[in-house]
Amino acid sequence: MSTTPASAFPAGVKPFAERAHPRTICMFDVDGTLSLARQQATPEMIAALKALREKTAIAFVGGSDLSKIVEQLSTGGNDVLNSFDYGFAENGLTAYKLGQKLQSASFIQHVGEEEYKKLANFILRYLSEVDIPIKRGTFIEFRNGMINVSPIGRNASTQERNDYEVYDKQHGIRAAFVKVLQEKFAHLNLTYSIGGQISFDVFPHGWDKTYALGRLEGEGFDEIHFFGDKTYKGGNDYEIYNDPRTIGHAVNNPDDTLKILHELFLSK
Ligand code: M1P
Repeated sequence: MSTTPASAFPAGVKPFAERAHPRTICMFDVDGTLSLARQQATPEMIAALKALREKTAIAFVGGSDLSKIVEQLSTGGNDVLNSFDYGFAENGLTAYKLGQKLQSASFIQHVGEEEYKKLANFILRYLSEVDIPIKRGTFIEFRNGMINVSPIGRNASTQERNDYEVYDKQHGIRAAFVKVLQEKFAHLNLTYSIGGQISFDVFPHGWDKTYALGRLEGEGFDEIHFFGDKTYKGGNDYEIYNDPRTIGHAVNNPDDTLKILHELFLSK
């Protein structure tokens, strides 16, 4: 049985025990799975998630920080944190259940100020010498559970992002930088994950999306479906997709996600 009592659910939200699949949860990556990269989810996707929530528990599990995820899933004024049973930002380092914030761990506490300072200084020095067609601003974004590093900078516009992604595929800028960091900072036991178009995430080993799975232990689910587009080795969905606790669904885009949801749950 579900370990979440009916009294914990806000008005209008069906308790897990009353849903068609009471012990099943569907977890979704955001970029490329629920929406196109850094864009808003379509009204059709939001409607499908609402219908799915009648049948299974639902969760998002994004690499981005919460503000970006909320921006992407708030289509039509959708109240994001109350529209999912669980919300996992930064791979689950920032987590919500039924709209309530859960306890979280922190990157800086784990790594320590001194070591982080050396890492940040090295990154900024390295990036100052990388020659790419254009540079914008915010080359390191400091988050709760990770840092995000971008050679072009996080202020790039949508067009600049798209152009950088193509350039990076041809020149391997991020892959080469990750290799250097892996060697130079091996003692910090960090994982480097290229999850999006212009950047990579840096976090302690094990703080990938499987961290969010740990949050579900003891919650009463015996079937955990995960949907993601970066399920290949090096992608930020790889670990959770291959984890024995999940049934993984690799998608190419949000339309694929909708198709699988209809086949598995919505058309039944
Ligand atoms: O959700 C995938 C990634 O989305 C963004 O990546 P980028 O800006 O490179 O497209 C970032 O928020 C990143 O942290 C996240 O993993």
